[in-house]
Amino acid sequence: MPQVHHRTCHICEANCGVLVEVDGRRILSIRGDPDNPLSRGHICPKGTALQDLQEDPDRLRRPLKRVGDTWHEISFEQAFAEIGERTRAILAKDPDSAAVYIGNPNAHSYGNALNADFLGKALRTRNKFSASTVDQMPHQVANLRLWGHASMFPIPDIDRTRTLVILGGNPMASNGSLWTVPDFRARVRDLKARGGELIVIDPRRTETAKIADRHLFIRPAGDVYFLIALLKAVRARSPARVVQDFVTGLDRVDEALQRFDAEACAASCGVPLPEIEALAERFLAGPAALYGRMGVATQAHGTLNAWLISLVNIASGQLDREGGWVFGLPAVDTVNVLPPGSIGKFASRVSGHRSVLGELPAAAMAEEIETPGEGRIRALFVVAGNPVLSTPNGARLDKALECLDLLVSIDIYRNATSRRAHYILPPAGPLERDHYGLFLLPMAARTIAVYSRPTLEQEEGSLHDWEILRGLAHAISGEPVQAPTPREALDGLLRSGPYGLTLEQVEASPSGIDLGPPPTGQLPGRLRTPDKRVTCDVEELVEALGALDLPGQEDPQGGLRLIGRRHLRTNNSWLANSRRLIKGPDRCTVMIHPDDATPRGIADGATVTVRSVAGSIALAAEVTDDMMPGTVSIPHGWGHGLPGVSMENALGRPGVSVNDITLETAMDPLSGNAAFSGVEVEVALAG
Ligand SMILES: Nc1nc2c(c(=O)[nH]1)N[C@H]1C(S)=C(S)[C@@H](COP(=O)(O)OP(=O)(O)OC[C@H]3O[C@@H](n4cnc5c(=O)[nH]c(N)nc54)[C@H](O)[C@@H]3O)O[C@H]1N2
Ligand SMILES: Nc1nc2c(c(=O)[nH]1)N[C@H]1C(S)=C(S)[C@@H](COP(=O)(O)OP(=O)(O)OC[C@H]3O[C@@H](n4cnc5c(=O)[nH]c(N)nc54)[C@H](O)[C@@H]3O)O[C@H]1N2
Ligand code: SF4
Ligand SMILES: [Mo]
Repeated sequence: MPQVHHRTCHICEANCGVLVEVDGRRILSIRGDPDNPLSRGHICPKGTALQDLQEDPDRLRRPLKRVGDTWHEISFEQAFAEIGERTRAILAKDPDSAAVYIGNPNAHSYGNALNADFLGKALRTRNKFSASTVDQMPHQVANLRLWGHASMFPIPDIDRTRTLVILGGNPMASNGSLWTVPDFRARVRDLKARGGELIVIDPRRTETAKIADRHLFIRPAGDVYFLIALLKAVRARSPARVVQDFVTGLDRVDEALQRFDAEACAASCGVPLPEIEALAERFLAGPAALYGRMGVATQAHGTLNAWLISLVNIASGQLDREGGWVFGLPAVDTVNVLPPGSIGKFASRVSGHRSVLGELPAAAMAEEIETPGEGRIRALFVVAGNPVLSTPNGARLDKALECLDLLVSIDIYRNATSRRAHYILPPAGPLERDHYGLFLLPMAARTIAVYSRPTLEQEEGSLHDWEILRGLAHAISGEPVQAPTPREALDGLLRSGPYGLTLEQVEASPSGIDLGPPPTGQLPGRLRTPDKRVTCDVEELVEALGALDLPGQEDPQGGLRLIGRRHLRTNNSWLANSRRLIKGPDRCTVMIHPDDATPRGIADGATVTVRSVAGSIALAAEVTDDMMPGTVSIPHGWGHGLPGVSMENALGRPGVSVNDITLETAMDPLSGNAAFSGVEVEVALAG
């Protein structure tokens, strides 16, 4: 008998409600759930591809052990026992030689999120790395400094705003990030129907730019100057210099901005000053929200950018205001679950990078493995990550992984990274586990509480990620993990949350309980700063402004500037084996403007080499005036054609890894985040 199960799609941050029709273990259909109050029926091609992920014959079902170049299926018992023993032997020689890398899917599984720490604790290691430092760490540093908690993420109140400005984000492809905003297109349609405007500022005329009222090109990594000019324009036009009585320090920021000439800032970033001034006026009229994402975070000035974005929202009176820059009030308030975060508690061994939220920069992983001495990483545990493809100069990391004494990957595939592992431990299938959007629902455009039970019965002998994490922790430390199951923990978190819900109550509404738009008037009460104030003149950021090159004095760059991109039918590297998603034209191309292509003799479709100081890759050119002249774009998450990868569909369309030419040395020093945007490259016809 076919049955319809409600579920939340866990693939991206949008958390769409889906209806999965099954007959026993057979999946008959997957479609959007019209009754989900947040996603309202929306689904994207990746949602349907959940079936491919679940049914993929290449998805690993049993632990694998590598001996030389051969792989053997073994039991979990054997795997845990051997890994425990090998790890203890390595730690006996050097107690600081273990490390963990936590990848992106951990943010999409509350079981992983609540249990990854057990592994870190068992290893007693400070060598913690994660995808956060190739992604959103600058936003978290700014959150910590301004609101007192690294996980207190403000979002644009899209459903009630009049002006939405997106700087370096492409929600039409990504479906939103640090902002759970399913069906972005419909939300923009509603915004326009209310007389509002969407403005996109991006070095590429993106899919989002194409549905916007206005698109402005910006020079890659020039955002800091755009933001300075915008903040100056807002401040110059604000009649009331005081915005909210709990906000302090803007006057000191004004002083720090004085050395910057607005006209020069505009010229440097490429956004005309009259456009910036018009934006300032729209912000002061409100309601308005300025949102920035990957494009502004993965820069050398990522933290400055994240801070300035909030300052523009604050100074124009949009903080905690209906239609402005707001905080969700989720059913489980992660601000109460996670520590606020600290910075600089320790430093990395080789380059002395400071720790941020207890982590070291992923970009420093290779040198920590390669460099001899006490504390050199000899055993690495990769939890749902593919850093060979996702971190800067992945090719160097790939070589470094080869010389580890022990590499363990908890992963569903034998891919670019896990092929280097001595053990791969695969979790149960994606539809065989429950789901709660613990870290993502707090950032939702509309607050909901929704829980999914496992859709399919768990395959016999399989373990969930969280059980594997606990199994490893037990095997390494000898101590069994004593803690509630994720489901029990969730029930407790819901009960102690702002609405005092029980898991039973949430389960009784399979499409989700609608808790309304983000409530305003939460500040200053909800702030986690000790004095319940927002102190805008954060010392080290004011200092960084003081040390910033004046516009026009930055290093002159020859060559072209590289930026990234995402496509609706990919998710970093991990859907590369989906039969449904890999269909269609080649997506791993370098986009280049005709003005840059023509003088180089590059025609559309020609194979070109793209070279940086780190290396070079060859791929097809896509000549398009959607690019800002002087800028080229290459997506990440490709490059599957490496020996030992066992993903048949992906090997049919392997692409190349852009992270073979990004730089592990390019970093935002305040957050340790990789600076992918603006890498200088040369493009030439291949052959
Ligand atoms: N140049 C460039 N590089 C980038 C980016 C960019 O824009 N440009 N983006 C960065 C960003 S934002 C991120 S988040 C990182 C991502 O960096 P990573 O997290 O290192 O990489 P992913 O490609 O997301 O790989 C996820 C891995 O988890 C596995 N996996 C999938 N689901 C599960 C599961 O349920 N359990 C387990 N155990 N494993 C699972 C997949 O097979 C895959 O190996 O990449 C970053 N790298
Ligand atoms: N379909 C799909 N969805 C995804 C993912 C995916 O891989 N595929 N990945 C998920 C993950 S892990 C994340 S973190 C989110 C990311 O979500 P987004 O941040 O929305 O994703 P991107 O498409 O990387 O958007 C970054 C934008 O910044 C622009 N950009 C690059 N450099 C600069 C710059 O210097 N300045 C400015 N102003 N803009 C710049 C790029 O052209 C691009 O349009 O997406 C998530 N959703
Ligand atoms: S937008 Fe994201 S959450 Fe929604 S169906 Fe697509 S992948 Fe799943
Ligand atoms: Mo990400």
